[in-house]
Amino acid sequence: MYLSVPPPGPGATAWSPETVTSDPYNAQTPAAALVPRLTPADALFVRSHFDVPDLPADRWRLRIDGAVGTPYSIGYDELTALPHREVDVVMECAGNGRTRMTPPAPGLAWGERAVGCARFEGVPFQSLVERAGLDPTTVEFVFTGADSGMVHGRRTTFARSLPRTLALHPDTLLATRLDGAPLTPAHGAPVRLVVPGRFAVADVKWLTGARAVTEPFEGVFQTEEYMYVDSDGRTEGPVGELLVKSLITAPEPDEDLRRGQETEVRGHAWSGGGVAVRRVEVRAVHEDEPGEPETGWQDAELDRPSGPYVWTDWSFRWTPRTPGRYRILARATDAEGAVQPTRAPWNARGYGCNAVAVADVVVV
Ligand SMILES: Nc1nc2c(c(=O)[nH]1)N[C@H]1C(S)=C(S)[C@@H](COP(=O)(O)O)O[C@H]1N2
Ligand SMILES: [Mo]
Repeated sequence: MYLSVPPPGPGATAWSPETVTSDPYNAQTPAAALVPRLTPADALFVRSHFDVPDLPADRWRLRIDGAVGTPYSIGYDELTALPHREVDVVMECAGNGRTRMTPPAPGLAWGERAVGCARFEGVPFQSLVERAGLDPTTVEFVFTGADSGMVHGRRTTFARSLPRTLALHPDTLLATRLDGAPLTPAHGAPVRLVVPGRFAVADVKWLTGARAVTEPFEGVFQTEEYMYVDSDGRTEGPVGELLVKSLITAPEPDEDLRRGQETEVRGHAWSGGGVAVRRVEVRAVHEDEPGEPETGWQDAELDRPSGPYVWTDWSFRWTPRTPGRYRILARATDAEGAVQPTRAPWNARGYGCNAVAVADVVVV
């Protein structure tokens, strides 16, 4: 099944992510790698603002300081000897689907595949804070990566903060493994933060610092980038939890289907903050019979998800009756009643595009 993906270039495999920019390297997950529930590490999309830093595990240290009782630093072997856990999480870049925004929004031209579902293994950040001793005045933790580059004319290190309660949530991990193997350099080796249920900008790669602060952090990637901004330039708030969304993985784009023959429409659906998916509806629209947008939605079958942050697999049996072009639509609803909108909610940076999923097919 994976061989249907064209090789992306010399030396690449069918699993290689599809390059969006090469300097720095940004790439999206190939379609075939989104078919299984878990995305293989070597196929998972990559989003890096700067060059990948050189950070061998044997020289890595994480410093925990700021408003804590006793600041200290920890090395890789010491970290990996601590009790760890495994969690399957949807990883989605906030800019995923940006190319579907009209009018277009500036930013990396992601299609719909700056997303994946990854199995991470790591140590709860909470357990490292316990050792330092939490100061009650702490409001946030600032997590710093080893990467830096020029932003608005100033050398800037990638850093993001989390509110104290979220940082200390037992599912917030210092991940050392992805997909059963040590993290690769592109995905943040040797240690990255993983905050399940949030857009992946929270998941600081190449983590070297964690500082407890008593005032909200105002770094560029916290207060300037990754903000929802409306058409009048007003800031509506930060990119945070994932939004309810779905993805169609079968039939494959532009696949030829036969009339009168049953086919299985399949995909995944997810939402943010550990909220479950309650419903996925599918609608197949023939080019000659567009119908009303609210007509013809039918319920897909949902698999029971294997955890709170993994995506939910869904399927729908469909027998097309008429030859011609169809657009298949999928729309997820979460347990809190949030529904995917028909059109992407426009914002100046093109974040959080969670419009209904579409797949165009031809029936012969
Ligand atoms: N240090 C560091 N961490 C980072 C980034 C970065 O540029 N530098 N990019 C963030 C963004 S915007 C995303 S979407 C995810 C991408 O993770 P991945 O490359 O492992 O898929 O990493 C996040 N963590
Ligand atoms: Mo991102």
